[in-house]
Amino acid sequence: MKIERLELRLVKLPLVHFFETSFGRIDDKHFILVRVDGDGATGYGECVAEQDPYYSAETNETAWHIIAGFIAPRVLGAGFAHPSEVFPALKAIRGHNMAKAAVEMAAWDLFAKQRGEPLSRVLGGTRDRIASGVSIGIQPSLDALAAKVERELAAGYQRIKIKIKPGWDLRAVETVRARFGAIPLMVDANAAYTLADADHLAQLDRFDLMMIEQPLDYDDIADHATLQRRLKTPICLDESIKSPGIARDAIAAGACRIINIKPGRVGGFAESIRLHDLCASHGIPVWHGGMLESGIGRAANVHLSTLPNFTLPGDIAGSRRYFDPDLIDPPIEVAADGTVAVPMGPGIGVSIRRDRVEAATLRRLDIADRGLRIADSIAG
Ligand code: OSB
Ligand code: MG
Repeated sequence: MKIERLELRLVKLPLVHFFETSFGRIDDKHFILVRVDGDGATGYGECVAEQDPYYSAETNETAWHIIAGFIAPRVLGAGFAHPSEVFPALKAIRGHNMAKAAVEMAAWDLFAKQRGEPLSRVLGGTRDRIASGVSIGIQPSLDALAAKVERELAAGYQRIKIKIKPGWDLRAVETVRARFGAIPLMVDANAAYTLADADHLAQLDRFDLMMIEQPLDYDDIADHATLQRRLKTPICLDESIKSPGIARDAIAAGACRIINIKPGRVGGFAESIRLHDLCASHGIPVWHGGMLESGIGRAANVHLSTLPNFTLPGDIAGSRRYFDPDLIDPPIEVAADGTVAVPMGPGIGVSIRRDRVEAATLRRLDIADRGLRIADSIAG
């Protein structure tokens, strides 16, 4: 597989509803779309970096800089026998997993398209439908929260996750339990608490939650291990798990009983598969996280979720909760039983509306073979 051309676009799509977490609110999604071309085929990858360095240290600006200046020169013209060779080829670049993942995932799509196979099969997936959950942001009121939960349950979603932060936690969970009973329910704090809140967080134990996601600091392991010993509720780590090696340490320390896999956070599909397999060998269930992706990144997530240890519903909801219209047509749909069909066409298997991509593009960069020289000319 040879990558002859790499295109970057910075895209802006309005969100159907604002999304609020413990670190802030967004009304529009800005992201980088990577396109790679080789041997007459085209692959796409969506970068999950955001405008602000709040979920992770990376932003769209850092990802653009790293892809154009450092990743493109290492992948353009290189002959890869398999897309699992892309991440190791980027070893000299430290960090920047979201930038790496966007290119690596485009390479997997390209490879699967060249083979004429669905991405799920190339990744080693075993199912043709995946279980879908929703992530509900912080709401202006408890009534608004209840209304959202009601709507998502009616749409069929198999589990509800609500975002929490200090001041929006126990009463929010209590409201949902009081109104909707024993539904599959979990919370995500996006690192909003400290160990000093342990007694407060222990009060969540009475609500029989599936898990509490990333209660403590974004790169912490040790405090999570201390907290897990105090909690009945399983801790799931998101932000802290930036590599399979960190996951190994977190599992050994007892810092979590569940892990959220986001390929962007660990550097792509190859690292996600390693993380998935490591968790399976330790009896740690995994589920697929979401980063408010457009249909392009969302489809990629659906394919990865077909691996066998993705035993819990993921944050992979239908397109229309986020974007209307989406960049793909038809959009990702969730069936009444809360499952999403895995696209069966080659690669990510969705059809991209290039007119919509074009209309949403704020900035574009084309890097043809011999990327190093072209990147140099951009820099200088
Ligand atoms: O922590 O899982 C998270 C969105 C942006 C950044 C971080 C997170 C999220 C979500 C939304 O929870 C998941 C989705 O619906 O895509
Ligand atoms: Mg999370």
